[in-house]
Amino acid sequence: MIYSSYDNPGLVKVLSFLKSHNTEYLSGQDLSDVLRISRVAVWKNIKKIRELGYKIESKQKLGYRLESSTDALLPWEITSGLKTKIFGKHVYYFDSIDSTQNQAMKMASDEANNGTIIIAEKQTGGKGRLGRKWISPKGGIWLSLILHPKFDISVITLFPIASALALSNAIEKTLNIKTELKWPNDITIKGKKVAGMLVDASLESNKIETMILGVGINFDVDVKQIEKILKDTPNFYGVASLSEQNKTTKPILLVQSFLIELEQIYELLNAGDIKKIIKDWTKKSSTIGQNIELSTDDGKIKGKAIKIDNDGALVISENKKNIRITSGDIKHISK
Ligand code: BT5
Repeated sequence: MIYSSYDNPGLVKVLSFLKSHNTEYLSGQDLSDVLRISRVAVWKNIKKIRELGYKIESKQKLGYRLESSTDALLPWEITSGLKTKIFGKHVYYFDSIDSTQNQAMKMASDEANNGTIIIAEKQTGGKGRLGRKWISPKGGIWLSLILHPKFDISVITLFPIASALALSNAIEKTLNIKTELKWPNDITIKGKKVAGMLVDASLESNKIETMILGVGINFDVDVKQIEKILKDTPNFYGVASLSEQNKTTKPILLVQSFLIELEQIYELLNAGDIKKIIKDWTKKSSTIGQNIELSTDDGKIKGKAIKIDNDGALVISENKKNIRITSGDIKHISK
């Protein structure tokens, strides 16, 4: 099942009207008259809306009343009232997909898709970095954002770091949960991974042509079950979910807040203004100041994490010598 913000105008019309009149019952005839669609179309759309998880009460002689909304991250729910300029203005929703990242790659070159989101209820082949698996059952937020950035190729490594900062800010604002940022692009709660970022870019003569940011958020997933699957996988260090901490917020509010935070950070990056990003990331980082162990193809490096450079590289001090690391997985050892 696929829904996009371009299709289903009839459904959105009926739904919006039910939403704005949710204290009263509306008959099929009323809806048909006001919305200028046939009674059959009203009935068909009501059926579809119910299938999407909205609860609609119906009473004989009175009509329909919207009782409650859905938690599904449907295009019209994301775009409704979204205060961004381009991010998330167009949304494609899949109830199931192999990977939103693959789908976004197919659509990325079209200039009109700058800022478009692909979002899925579950992924059957979710991807992490370096060909790793990303477990993506129902209950999480799995999305990819298509971008045509203006910034220099050197910013590519800073972008996922900056995106993790945007998501951490959004989590704090909507759910009042404090998260830590683990280099390079993980978000953790009490040291366990609650979200990860992935960037795929296509380059043309040393310029970024398109970039896709993949974001995986464990919103309301079964942590124990995911941990069972992931034991012994690379860079596994425990799983956390947001709903374990706070059950009150709807996923839609987090997605909208994230898009706003991310767009602001993206504008700073496009303007070359990275100082604040580095400063804010460092404040939330659980990595800086820690003794860490980095695994590379040539073995392990141990040192103390000092700072991140303007391109997002981690600077560690090993035997009084500073080393820059641009990619890899790290393990925190101790302060
Ligand atoms: C990441 O890779 O953290 C990037 C995750 C990006 C996922 C999104 S979902 C939407 C979009 N579509 C996709 O197909 N992908 C993106 P990395 O840092 O390499 O971490 C991968 C490691 O995290 C795995 O080897 C596991 O140990 C662990 N892991 C996998 N699924 C997890 C989950 N749901 N929660 C916590 N850890 C997980």
